[in-house]
Amino acid sequence: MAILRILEFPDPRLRKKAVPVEAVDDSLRQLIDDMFETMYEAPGIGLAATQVDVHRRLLIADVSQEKNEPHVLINPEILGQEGSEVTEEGCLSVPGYYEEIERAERIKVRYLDRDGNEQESEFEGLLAVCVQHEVDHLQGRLFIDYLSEVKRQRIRKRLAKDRRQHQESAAIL
Ligand code: GNR
Ligand code: NI
Repeated sequence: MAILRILEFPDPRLRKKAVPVEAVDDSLRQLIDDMFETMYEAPGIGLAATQVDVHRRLLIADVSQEKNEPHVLINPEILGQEGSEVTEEGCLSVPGYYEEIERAERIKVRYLDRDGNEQESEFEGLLAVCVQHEVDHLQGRLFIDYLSEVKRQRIRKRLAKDRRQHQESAAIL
């Protein structure tokens, strides 16, 4: 098991479009285990392979309080969506920033599970929001893309400043 490094906005690698997973094998399951360790440690409720610089269609999620309801979706395809809801979203690739985003309330998704079996499931509530957020990552899209260019620019500058200050304080030590 290993904690993986999470890419942060505006890293251009977050804009890459993931390609389908070809084989659900032990090396993929190793990556999935590492992604769960990384997500739980962060902590976060979802993680897309894109965020750990693996450009394959794979995402994980666990929105439970006890962190005991892991979901693995390989080659996910959203078949349908219904309703709408607004949720305050955050992203491990845009640390410290939260905004209200409108998404579908319920979705139907076809995907492969960690054994490579095809599944079709309906998700609702926070899990549905999370899966939509992760599917966006696989397409190179971030939740801040739904905001205005002015806001995105502001976030970019603030993150750059945070990183500079972080580097300065690290240099003193
Ligand atoms: O941890 C996360 N919380 C979250 C909250 C509301 C909507 C989506 C998310 S996903 C996010 C983790 C992450 O960045 N996944 O890509
Ligand atoms: Ni995210």
